[in-house]
Amino acid sequence: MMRRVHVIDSHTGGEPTRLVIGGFPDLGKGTMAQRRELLAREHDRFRCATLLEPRGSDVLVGALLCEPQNPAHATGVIFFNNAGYLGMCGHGTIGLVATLAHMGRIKPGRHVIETPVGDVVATLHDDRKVSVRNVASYRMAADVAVRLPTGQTVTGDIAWGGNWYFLCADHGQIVDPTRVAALTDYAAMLGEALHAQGHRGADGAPIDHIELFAPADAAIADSRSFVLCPGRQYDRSPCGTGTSAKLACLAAAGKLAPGHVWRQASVIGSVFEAWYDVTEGGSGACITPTIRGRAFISAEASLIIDPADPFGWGLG
Ligand code: PYC
Repeated sequence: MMRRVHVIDSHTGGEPTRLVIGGFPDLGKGTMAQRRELLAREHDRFRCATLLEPRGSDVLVGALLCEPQNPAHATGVIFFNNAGYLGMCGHGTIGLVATLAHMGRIKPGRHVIETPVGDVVATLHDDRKVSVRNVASYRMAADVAVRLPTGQTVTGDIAWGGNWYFLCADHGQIVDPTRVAALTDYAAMLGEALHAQGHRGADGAPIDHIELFAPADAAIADSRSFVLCPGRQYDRSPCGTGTSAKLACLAAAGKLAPGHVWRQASVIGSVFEAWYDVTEGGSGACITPTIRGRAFISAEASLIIDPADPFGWGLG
């Protein structure tokens, strides 16, 4: 049977989001975490067909539009990429909200979105920017030393911002778009060393995102970062969940007050504004970050999966 998957593409600060609006299997009415588990276990070929070559590319981040459990909520969503599934995705949520507005499904205002790691609250503003009040975020460990195979030892923090991050500033790398190949190799080596030396997030979760921070031009941002995601792709946007992890570390170190705006630039120079408030009832160290950015719609398409096509379900 010929299958069709309907998608709308957007990009947020240069990082693409391919929103699937139809054509994936029915995942039932469970939580987004349960539906993500079912998608990964029984229908992973739909992720591969949608994101991988020959019709996608490794840089694409996918988002599956899901009926929410709570009918008062705007939608549910499951994020995935070339290597697997994500918890939350900040740039992807901004892209999702811009796409729902493009489809005429939402108007400016506040919209609750269910994700596998909890509900987030997105606000679509009149100027088409989107603010996302993310899941509670926290620094789990500070000044963790990691020995690299080159002999260098770096230190960094481990933090949760909707995905797990290692945040490092003493790497000695120049964070510049001309160096993305070298930065990718370096961050991948750091991620492997971190894992080999037994560092994990809560409940043994892999720390699968690496952030390398560097100073930025103060007229543009407070900091510039290179973010390597699982699947060896770097985030062209400043990374919403990575910026949330950064705010958690700044808050824990007493370097950023609640409500104060932090401007995080990506390696290609796109910028998110972000701030936090202290989470009610959280463990003192928990914050709730909000990130603000803008997405642009770039395509509407139907993907065709022909059963006779040997690469119809994706390469790799
Ligand atoms: O914006 O949170 C984000 C994100 C995660 C992976 C790629 N982008």
